[in-house]
Amino acid sequence: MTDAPGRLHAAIAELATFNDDVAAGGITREIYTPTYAAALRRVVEWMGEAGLETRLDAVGNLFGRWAGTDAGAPVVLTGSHVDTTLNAGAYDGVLGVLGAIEAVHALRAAGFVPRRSIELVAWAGEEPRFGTGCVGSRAAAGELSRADLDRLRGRDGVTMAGALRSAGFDPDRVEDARIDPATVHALVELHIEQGIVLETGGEPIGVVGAIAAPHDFRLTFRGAATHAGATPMDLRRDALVGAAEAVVAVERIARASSSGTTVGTVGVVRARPGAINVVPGTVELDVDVRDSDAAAREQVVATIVADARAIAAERGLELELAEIVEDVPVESDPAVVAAAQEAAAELGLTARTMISGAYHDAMIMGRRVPVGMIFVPSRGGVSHHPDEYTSPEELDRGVAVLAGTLARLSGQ
Ligand code: HGY
Ligand code: MN
Ligand code: MN
Repeated sequence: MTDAPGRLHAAIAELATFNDDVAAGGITREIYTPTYAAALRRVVEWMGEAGLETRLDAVGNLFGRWAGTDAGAPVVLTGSHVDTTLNAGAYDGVLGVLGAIEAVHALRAAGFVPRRSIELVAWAGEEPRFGTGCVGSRAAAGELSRADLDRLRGRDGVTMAGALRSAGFDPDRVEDARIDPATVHALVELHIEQGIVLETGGEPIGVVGAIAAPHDFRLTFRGAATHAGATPMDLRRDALVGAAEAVVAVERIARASSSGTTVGTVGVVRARPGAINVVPGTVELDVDVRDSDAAAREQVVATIVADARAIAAERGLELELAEIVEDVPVESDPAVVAAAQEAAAELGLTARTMISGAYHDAMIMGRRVPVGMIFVPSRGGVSHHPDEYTSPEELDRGVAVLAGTLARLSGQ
């Protein structure tokens, strides 16, 4: 359903070649790296081919504007991200940017002229290179301070401020990225589902009613790094065994959540000194707990922390808790949901209203402006993985629904 069959699919495939870790499989294209900058230059070209006026803000959010007939009216924002997590797939975020460009092509080809300007955006740093995701949209929402840029740090020890500088940006200008919410009428984000609900139900389109939010924190267990051979079992303070009990507790407690929709993950384990012949003295666990039900999520977090403290006490370990991020779940705006549902219906497509288990930039901006999201199926529910896949037909259906949604929102 695009006027240039294959243009979107070819662009997705081309963007996938901007990759810093081909050997390990999947795509690694982290924010503020030279590979990311090269990919963004290509997106600038594609935006230009769609007649969009492009600009980069103070933290690297890329905007492409289609000026409407009412230049002073609050705009319609649409977009997502083109940075990736580690060894990821080709569609997460990318569809929301390249699909929006394709939607503009389709609307122009149909002779549509927007009343409200339509602004496409490739948000910087949706993936948590610095431990916290959505750094570009947080800056746009006015939620990222200059001090945060020195606090946020990647696994390589580089701060967000340092990464910004290396990419040619000035961290002291972070406040310039703030968007006045009064200038935004609505934001709609097209994204792959990253779960298996649509595929299981055989449904082509999802319209997101609410976006689950993370409460992430780091648990550091401290014991005694001693000789693995000369330390008797009853004289050890093995930080890794304690941490392992806590990892099992995260799963057990999340499964038992009152909402039934809480998820808990320990995705990062750092054991030091990390030698085979030394009892681990210090272990860090980065814990990610999410739900669209904030109360249930917080109950799970509190129980995890209490259990971790009990494990540490039982094993003679010290425990340190450090907050990483605590976001608020967001409800989609009824008018944006209605526009997307009408656009799908006009195309004869059923659209399932659903929760997004993944977070998105729309979650951050949704605290400031009316938002909504459109999902297309992920094969096998696989995402954040090289096997992430959505078929060309499913991609095109998502673009067509986005185009109809943009037409409605920009004409309101
Ligand atoms: O982790 C997330 O939910 C997002 O895909 N970065
Ligand atoms: Mn992602
Ligand atoms: Mn994403």
